[in-house]
Amino acid sequence: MRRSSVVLLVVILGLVVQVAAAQQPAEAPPLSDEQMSEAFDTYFDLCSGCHGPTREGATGPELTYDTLALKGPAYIKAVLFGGLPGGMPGWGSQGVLTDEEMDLMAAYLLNPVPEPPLLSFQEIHDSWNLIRPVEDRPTEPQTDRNWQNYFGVILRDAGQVAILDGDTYELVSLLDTGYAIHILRSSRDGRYYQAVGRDGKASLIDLWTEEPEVVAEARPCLDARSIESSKRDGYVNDYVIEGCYWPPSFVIMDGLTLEPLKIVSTVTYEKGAGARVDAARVAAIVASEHSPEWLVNVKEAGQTWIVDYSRMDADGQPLGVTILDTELYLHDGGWVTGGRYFVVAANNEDKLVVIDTHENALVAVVDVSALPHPGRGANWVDPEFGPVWASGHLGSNRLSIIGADPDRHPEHAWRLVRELELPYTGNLFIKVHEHSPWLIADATMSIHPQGPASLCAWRKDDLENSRTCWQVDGAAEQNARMVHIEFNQDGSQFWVSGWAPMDKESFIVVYDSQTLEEVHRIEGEWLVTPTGKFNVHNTANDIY
Ligand code: DHE
Repeated sequence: MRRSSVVLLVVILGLVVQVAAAQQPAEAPPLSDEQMSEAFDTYFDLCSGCHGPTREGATGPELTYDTLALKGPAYIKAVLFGGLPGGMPGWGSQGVLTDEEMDLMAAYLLNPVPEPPLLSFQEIHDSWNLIRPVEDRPTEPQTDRNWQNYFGVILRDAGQVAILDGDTYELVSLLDTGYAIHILRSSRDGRYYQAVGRDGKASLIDLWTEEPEVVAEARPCLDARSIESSKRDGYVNDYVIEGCYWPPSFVIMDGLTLEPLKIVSTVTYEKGAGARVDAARVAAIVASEHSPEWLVNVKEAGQTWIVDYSRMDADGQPLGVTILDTELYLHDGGWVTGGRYFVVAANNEDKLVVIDTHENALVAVVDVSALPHPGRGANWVDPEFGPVWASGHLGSNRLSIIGADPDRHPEHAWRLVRELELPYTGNLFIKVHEHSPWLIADATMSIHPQGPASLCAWRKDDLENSRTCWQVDGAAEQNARMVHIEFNQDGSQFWVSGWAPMDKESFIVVYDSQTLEEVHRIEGEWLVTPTGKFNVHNTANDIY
């Protein structure tokens, strides 16, 4: 029987068990302290991102005794094994959780929610580790390599970042970073990468040493997804900000040493007028290049906080915060070319929120299909609608394209001007480059057997007639999900990760950006669970 049929069968069996067992709320199975602690850690690693640190629900549903008791442990285990359409991964079928671990998690979810720990500023400061002081760092690049075409590759389950030479594909260095490392961002000058792990650990990577190295670390959060630096001229590399999923806060650090300077709680009220939100997690953070500000998206509060860091060096470290009430469940987003407008997905509300950073104002909310997931989105000039910005969707098989030029195309601005269809749901990332004719999309979270191993492309000048999709050679055999597209510095190639489970072989495919032909494949024992890839030039300059 095909793997997908097995998964479906197990989910159906679970549902049958649920119906049979329904009406009788399950007992909460007793767990030892050790089991609770193990399950708590697993929950933090795999579940809290979507279901919330206190299991109150966010992108995924609430997971408390009240919502699960009637469903019972057999149902919970079946879902843990096979996943559900709409984004819930099959942790058992993917080999992430063993049978015993699924039993433990099913029992844990029926037990009361434990209080997650908090962090004091002193504890955060104590976590700071300055490995190479600024005065011991080079004043010019110590390498002959074209470091601006380096790719920083996330090796998720190794807790490492691989730095690859984008000209030669060679591995330049392999660096230990945070656990279940999530993303990289580049400083405005490209010299530094900031890395953030799911365990909240921030790492600063210097690319000017002969071999890139981690020069500073700190752990401002216990659970985190976002990090960014100060990018405005005059403030480049002054500060780094990390957004926490837990504790609900963001922390500002020195940009060259990661010394923690200031912590700000994000506990607040829903859209400034609703229920108190104790687990107000920080999702995407972007840095403006025209003003000394970060846009900090507070997910469960439905607020975008515009944080002005320009006076942080004055007495009292003044920090200006403009709070915009936007939409609930803000997740990821990116700049519209030009850097004036920022678009962020309110994913559980099926909306895109547009913010004008000249006026610091909410300018539009666009209704789109289920679970928009833009990454940082994609910008290009549409032959009919002018400049546009686009997002993919986790929960539908659409790509949403909105007009993004209110000055010269006001009739299309912030309106859904096109929807493109993918053969599958479960898209995570899309990407374009001005030197490539193509818009590329993955289908990483698709539950269709062929979805995760496939990629699709459309010609930007003929979107309605040019879709081409292909299965990536060897991906299905390795159970690899194709994920995250990144162009090289000149846009002549794009790289896509083949993200396989730990016991299989992962790889990165390099494509010619004109012909879509595979031109190279990066492989190696060190290439463990590659996910995001960040080209220095494109990341530093917000090219996407
Ligand atoms: Fe991510 C970006 C949160 C799962 C790979 N992810 C983001 C951002 C957020 C986020 C808030 C935007 C950061 C920014 O711009 O400052 N991601 C979450 C989750 O809460 C979620 C759904 C579940 C979780 O528990 O973490 C989640 N993310 C994943 C994955 O499973 C991915 C595919 C691989 C992994 O890390 O486990 C993944 N997320 C990424 C990547 C980006 C990202 C590669 C950056 C994309 C870019 O081009 O900027």
